[in-house]
Amino acid sequence: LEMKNHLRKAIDQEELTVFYQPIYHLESQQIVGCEALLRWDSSIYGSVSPATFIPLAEETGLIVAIGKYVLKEACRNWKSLQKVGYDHLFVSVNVSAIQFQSVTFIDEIKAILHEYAVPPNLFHLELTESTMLQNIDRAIETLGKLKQLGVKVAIDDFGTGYSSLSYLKNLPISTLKVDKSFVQSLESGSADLAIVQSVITVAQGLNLETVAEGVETLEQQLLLEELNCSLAQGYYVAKPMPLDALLEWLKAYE
Ligand code: G
Ligand code: G
Ligand code: MN
Ligand code: NA
Repeated sequence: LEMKNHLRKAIDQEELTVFYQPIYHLESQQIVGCEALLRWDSSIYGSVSPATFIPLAEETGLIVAIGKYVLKEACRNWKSLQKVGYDHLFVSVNVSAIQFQSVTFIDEIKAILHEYAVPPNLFHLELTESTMLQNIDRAIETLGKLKQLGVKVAIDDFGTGYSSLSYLKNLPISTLKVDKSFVQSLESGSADLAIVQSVITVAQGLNLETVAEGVETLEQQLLLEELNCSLAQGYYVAKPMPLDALLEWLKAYE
Protein backbone atom coordinates (compact mmCIF):
# COMPACT_ATOMS: atom_id res chain seq x y z
CA LEU A 1 0.00 0.00 0.00
CA GLU A 2 2.84 2.30 0.95
CA MET A 3 4.57 1.81 -2.40
CA LYS A 4 1.30 2.39 -4.26
CA ASN A 5 0.93 5.79 -2.60
CA HIS A 6 4.43 6.79 -3.62
CA LEU A 7 3.83 5.54 -7.15
CA ARG A 8 0.77 7.79 -7.29
CA LYS A 9 3.04 10.81 -6.81
CA ALA A 10 5.88 9.57 -8.99
CA ILE A 11 4.72 11.21 -12.21
CA ASP A 12 4.24 14.67 -10.69
CA GLN A 13 7.51 14.40 -8.80
CA GLU A 14 9.25 13.53 -12.06
CA GLU A 15 10.56 10.25 -10.71
CA LEU A 16 9.48 8.33 -13.79
CA THR A 17 11.72 8.47 -16.83
CA VAL A 18 11.88 6.59 -20.09
CA PHE A 19 15.06 4.82 -21.13
CA TYR A 20 15.78 3.58 -24.65
CA GLN A 21 17.52 0.44 -25.83
CA PRO A 22 18.77 0.38 -29.45
CA ILE A 23 17.39 -2.28 -31.80
CA TYR A 24 19.61 -3.25 -34.74
CA HIS A 25 19.50 -5.11 -38.01
CA LEU A 26 21.65 -8.23 -37.54
CA GLU A 27 22.99 -8.49 -41.07
CA SER A 28 23.99 -4.85 -41.55
CA GLN A 29 24.50 -4.00 -37.85
CA GLN A 30 22.64 -0.75 -38.53
CA ILE A 31 20.49 0.71 -35.76
CA VAL A 32 16.86 0.72 -36.90
CA GLY A 33 14.97 1.73 -33.76
CA CYS A 34 14.73 1.55 -30.00
CA GLU A 35 12.50 0.17 -27.27
CA ALA A 36 11.14 2.58 -24.66
CA LEU A 37 11.56 1.15 -21.14
CA LEU A 38 10.13 2.91 -18.12
CA ARG A 39 12.26 3.56 -15.03
CA TRP A 40 11.21 4.66 -11.54
CA ASP A 41 13.86 6.38 -9.49
CA SER A 42 12.02 6.69 -6.18
CA SER A 43 13.19 9.05 -3.42
CA ILE A 44 12.12 6.34 -0.93
CA TYR A 45 12.88 3.02 -2.59
CA GLY A 46 15.67 3.91 -4.98
CA SER A 47 15.38 2.41 -8.42
CA VAL A 48 12.35 0.13 -8.71
CA SER A 49 12.00 -2.33 -11.60
CA PRO A 50 8.97 -1.98 -13.86
CA ALA A 51 8.49 -5.70 -13.26
CA THR A 52 7.54 -4.60 -9.70
CA PHE A 53 5.71 -1.31 -10.24
CA ILE A 54 3.81 -2.01 -13.49
CA PRO A 55 1.71 -4.72 -11.76
CA LEU A 56 1.08 -2.24 -8.89
CA ALA A 57 0.08 0.39 -11.42
CA GLU A 58 -2.33 -2.09 -13.01
CA GLU A 59 -3.93 -2.98 -9.66
CA THR A 60 -4.51 0.66 -8.76
CA GLY A 61 -5.56 1.94 -12.17
CA LEU A 62 -2.50 4.21 -12.18
CA ILE A 63 -1.45 2.42 -15.35
CA VAL A 64 -3.80 4.66 -17.33
CA ALA A 65 -1.86 7.82 -16.40
CA ILE A 66 1.52 6.09 -16.47
CA GLY A 67 0.79 4.49 -19.84
CA LYS A 68 -0.21 7.82 -21.30
CA TYR A 69 2.95 9.41 -19.91
CA VAL A 70 5.15 6.79 -21.59
CA LEU A 71 3.38 7.14 -24.94
CA LYS A 72 3.78 10.93 -24.86
CA GLU A 73 7.36 10.85 -23.67
CA ALA A 74 8.30 8.34 -26.39
CA CYS A 75 6.80 10.61 -29.07
CA ARG A 76 8.35 13.74 -27.60
CA ASN A 77 11.75 12.04 -27.48
CA TRP A 78 11.31 10.72 -31.02
CA LYS A 79 11.05 14.39 -32.06
CA SER A 80 14.43 15.03 -30.43
CA LEU A 81 15.93 12.16 -32.40
CA GLN A 82 14.38 13.49 -35.58
CA LYS A 83 15.82 16.96 -35.01
CA VAL A 84 19.37 15.63 -35.05
CA GLY A 85 18.88 13.48 -38.10
CA TYR A 86 17.70 10.16 -36.70
CA ASP A 87 14.33 10.47 -38.38
CA HIS A 88 14.48 6.91 -39.74
CA LEU A 89 14.50 5.24 -36.31
CA PHE A 90 11.34 3.69 -34.89
CA VAL A 91 10.37 3.78 -31.23
CA SER A 92 8.64 0.78 -29.69
CA VAL A 93 6.45 1.21 -26.60
CA ASN A 94 5.23 -1.49 -24.20
CA VAL A 95 1.51 -1.46 -23.58
CA SER A 96 -0.21 -3.23 -20.70
CA ALA A 97 -3.48 -5.14 -21.00
CA ILE A 98 -5.61 -2.54 -19.22
CA GLN A 99 -4.28 0.20 -21.47
CA PHE A 100 -4.84 -1.85 -24.64
CA GLN A 101 -8.38 -2.77 -23.61
CA SER A 102 -9.42 0.77 -22.72
CA VAL A 103 -12.16 2.04 -25.04
CA THR A 104 -10.23 5.26 -25.59
CA PHE A 105 -6.92 3.58 -26.51
CA ILE A 106 -7.12 4.07 -30.29
CA ASP A 107 -8.17 7.72 -29.94
CA GLU A 108 -5.34 8.30 -27.50
CA ILE A 109 -2.79 6.86 -29.93
CA LYS A 110 -4.20 8.93 -32.80
CA ALA A 111 -4.11 12.13 -30.74
CA ILE A 112 -0.55 11.60 -29.53
CA LEU A 113 0.81 10.77 -33.00
CA HIS A 114 -0.92 13.85 -34.33
CA GLU A 115 0.28 16.11 -31.51
CA TYR A 116 3.94 15.20 -32.04
CA ALA A 117 3.69 14.57 -35.78
CA VAL A 118 5.32 11.16 -35.47
CA PRO A 119 5.01 9.06 -38.63
CA PRO A 120 2.80 6.11 -37.59
CA ASN A 121 5.10 3.61 -39.32
CA LEU A 122 7.90 4.63 -36.92
CA PHE A 123 5.73 4.11 -33.88
CA HIS A 124 5.51 0.50 -32.70
CA LEU A 125 3.65 -1.10 -29.82
CA GLU A 126 4.59 -4.23 -27.85
CA LEU A 127 1.90 -6.44 -26.39
CA THR A 128 2.16 -9.82 -24.70
CA GLU A 129 0.31 -12.91 -25.85
CA SER A 130 -1.75 -12.92 -22.67
CA THR A 131 -2.88 -9.32 -23.29
CA MET A 132 -4.17 -10.28 -26.72
CA LEU A 133 -5.73 -13.55 -25.63
CA GLN A 134 -7.78 -12.06 -22.78
CA ASN A 135 -10.33 -11.11 -25.41
CA ILE A 136 -9.17 -12.30 -28.79
CA ASP A 137 -12.04 -10.90 -30.89
CA ARG A 138 -11.70 -7.48 -29.32
CA ALA A 139 -7.91 -7.67 -29.76
CA ILE A 140 -8.24 -8.48 -33.45
CA GLU A 141 -10.52 -5.47 -33.87
CA THR A 142 -8.16 -3.09 -32.04
CA LEU A 143 -5.13 -4.47 -33.87
CA GLY A 144 -6.95 -3.93 -37.16
CA LYS A 145 -7.48 -0.28 -36.27
CA LEU A 146 -3.82 0.14 -35.37
CA LYS A 147 -2.83 -1.44 -38.67
CA GLN A 148 -5.11 1.01 -40.49
CA LEU A 149 -3.33 3.84 -38.74
CA GLY A 150 -0.02 2.37 -39.90
CA VAL A 151 1.16 1.52 -36.37
CA LYS A 152 3.13 -1.75 -36.17
CA VAL A 153 2.51 -4.18 -33.34
CA ALA A 154 4.90 -6.76 -31.93
CA ILE A 155 4.11 -9.70 -29.68
CA ASP A 156 6.49 -9.32 -26.76
CA ASP A 157 8.08 -12.17 -24.78
CA PHE A 158 7.02 -14.53 -27.54
CA GLY A 159 7.22 -18.19 -26.63
CA THR A 160 6.70 -17.79 -22.89
CA GLY A 161 2.90 -18.04 -22.97
CA TYR A 162 0.87 -21.22 -23.04
CA SER A 163 -1.10 -20.37 -26.13
CA SER A 164 -1.16 -22.37 -29.35
CA LEU A 165 0.28 -21.07 -32.58
CA SER A 166 -3.07 -21.21 -34.35
CA TYR A 167 -4.22 -17.77 -33.17
CA LEU A 168 -1.18 -16.15 -34.75
CA LYS A 169 -2.49 -16.30 -38.30
CA ASN A 170 -5.57 -14.31 -37.31
CA LEU A 171 -3.76 -11.48 -35.58
CA PRO A 172 -2.91 -8.42 -37.70
CA ILE A 173 0.55 -7.94 -36.19
CA SER A 174 3.93 -7.38 -37.80
CA THR A 175 6.60 -8.64 -35.42
CA LEU A 176 7.49 -11.42 -32.99
CA LYS A 177 9.93 -10.59 -30.21
CA VAL A 178 11.73 -13.75 -29.17
CA ASP A 179 11.90 -13.78 -25.39
CA LYS A 180 15.32 -13.31 -23.83
CA SER A 181 15.01 -16.53 -21.85
CA PHE A 182 15.51 -18.46 -25.12
CA VAL A 183 18.22 -16.17 -26.43
CA GLN A 184 20.33 -16.27 -23.29
CA SER A 185 20.97 -19.98 -23.39
CA LEU A 186 21.46 -20.23 -27.14
CA GLU A 187 24.25 -22.67 -27.92
CA SER A 188 24.84 -24.90 -30.88
CA GLY A 189 22.75 -28.03 -30.48
CA SER A 190 20.73 -26.72 -27.52
CA ALA A 191 16.96 -27.06 -27.10
CA ASP A 192 16.66 -23.27 -27.05
CA LEU A 193 18.34 -23.09 -30.45
CA ALA A 194 15.69 -25.45 -31.82
CA ILE A 195 12.93 -23.33 -30.26
CA VAL A 196 14.30 -20.06 -31.63
CA GLN A 197 14.79 -21.66 -35.03
CA SER A 198 11.16 -22.78 -35.17
CA VAL A 199 9.85 -19.39 -34.00
CA ILE A 200 11.80 -17.74 -36.81
CA THR A 201 10.50 -20.27 -39.34
CA VAL A 202 6.91 -19.67 -38.23
CA ALA A 203 7.47 -15.90 -38.41
CA GLN A 204 8.88 -16.12 -41.92
CA GLY A 205 5.93 -18.25 -43.03
CA LEU A 206 3.52 -15.64 -41.69
CA ASN A 207 5.53 -12.72 -43.07
CA LEU A 208 6.39 -11.40 -39.64
CA GLU A 209 9.60 -9.72 -38.61
CA THR A 210 11.60 -11.21 -35.71
CA VAL A 211 13.45 -9.36 -32.97
CA ALA A 212 15.69 -11.33 -30.63
CA GLU A 213 15.82 -9.85 -27.14
CA GLY A 214 18.55 -10.14 -24.55
CA VAL A 215 21.53 -10.69 -26.87
CA GLU A 216 24.51 -10.58 -24.51
CA THR A 217 27.32 -12.24 -26.45
CA LEU A 218 28.85 -12.29 -29.91
CA GLU A 219 28.20 -16.04 -30.04
CA GLN A 220 24.45 -15.49 -29.55
CA GLN A 221 24.48 -12.78 -32.18
CA LEU A 222 26.21 -15.01 -34.73
CA LEU A 223 23.81 -17.90 -34.08
CA LEU A 224 20.81 -15.58 -34.53
CA GLU A 225 22.26 -14.31 -37.77
CA GLU A 226 22.65 -17.88 -39.01
CA LEU A 227 19.02 -18.52 -38.13
CA ASN A 228 18.02 -15.52 -40.29
CA CYS A 229 16.62 -13.53 -37.39
CA SER A 230 16.24 -9.99 -38.73
CA LEU A 231 16.60 -7.70 -35.70
CA ALA A 232 18.12 -7.84 -32.23
CA GLN A 233 18.61 -5.93 -29.00
CA GLY A 234 20.61 -6.67 -25.90
CA TYR A 235 23.45 -5.73 -23.59
CA TYR A 236 25.99 -6.93 -26.16
CA VAL A 237 25.30 -3.82 -28.24
CA ALA A 238 23.76 -1.47 -25.66
CA LYS A 239 21.84 -1.34 -22.39
CA PRO A 240 18.72 0.80 -22.02
CA MET A 241 19.77 4.44 -21.44
CA PRO A 242 18.33 7.93 -21.05
CA LEU A 243 17.67 9.99 -24.19
CA ASP A 244 20.81 12.15 -23.78
CA ALA A 245 22.99 9.07 -23.53
CA LEU A 246 21.24 7.51 -26.51
CA LEU A 247 21.99 10.55 -28.65
CA GLU A 248 25.67 10.36 -27.67
CA TRP A 249 25.74 6.63 -28.18
CA LEU A 250 24.19 6.84 -31.66
CA LYS A 251 26.75 9.43 -32.71
CA ALA A 252 29.65 7.30 -31.49
CA TYR A 253 28.22 4.12 -33.06
CA GLU A 254 28.13 5.52 -36.60
O1 G B 1 13.60 -2.87 -18.62
P1 G B 1 13.21 -3.97 -17.67
O2 G B 1 13.87 -5.28 -17.80
O3 G B 1 13.44 -3.55 -16.28
O4 G B 1 11.62 -4.18 -17.84
C1 G B 1 10.95 -5.12 -17.08
C2 G B 1 9.56 -5.33 -17.60
O5 G B 1 8.79 -4.13 -17.54
C3 G B 1 9.51 -5.78 -19.05
O6 G B 1 8.61 -6.87 -19.13
C4 G B 1 8.96 -4.61 -19.79
O7 G B 1 8.16 -5.02 -20.89
C5 G B 1 8.12 -3.92 -18.73
N1 G B 1 8.01 -2.49 -19.06
C6 G B 1 9.01 -1.60 -19.17
N2 G B 1 8.54 -0.39 -19.49
C7 G B 1 7.20 -0.51 -19.60
C8 G B 1 6.14 0.40 -19.93
O8 G B 1 6.33 1.56 -20.22
N3 G B 1 4.87 -0.11 -19.91
C9 G B 1 4.61 -1.41 -19.62
N4 G B 1 3.34 -1.81 -19.62
N5 G B 1 5.57 -2.28 -19.33
C10 G B 1 6.86 -1.86 -19.31
O1 G C 1 9.49 -5.65 -22.70
P1 G C 1 10.32 -6.81 -22.30
O2 G C 1 9.69 -7.73 -21.34
O3 G C 1 10.86 -7.54 -23.45
O4 G C 1 11.53 -6.12 -21.56
C1 G C 1 12.81 -6.28 -21.97
C2 G C 1 13.64 -6.34 -20.72
O5 G C 1 14.88 -6.96 -21.00
C3 G C 1 13.96 -4.97 -20.19
O6 G C 1 13.81 -5.03 -18.82
C4 G C 1 15.42 -4.77 -20.53
O7 G C 1 16.06 -3.95 -19.60
C5 G C 1 15.92 -6.20 -20.47
N1 G C 1 17.08 -6.46 -21.30
C6 G C 1 17.41 -5.91 -22.47
N2 G C 1 18.55 -6.44 -22.97
C7 G C 1 18.94 -7.37 -22.09
C8 G C 1 20.04 -8.28 -22.04
O8 G C 1 20.88 -8.34 -22.92
N3 G C 1 20.09 -9.10 -20.96
C9 G C 1 19.17 -9.06 -19.96
N4 G C 1 19.35 -9.90 -18.93
N5 G C 1 18.13 -8.23 -19.97
C10 G C 1 18.01 -7.41 -21.03
MN1 MN D 1 9.17 -5.19 -24.66
NA1 NA E 1 10.45 -9.68 -23.84
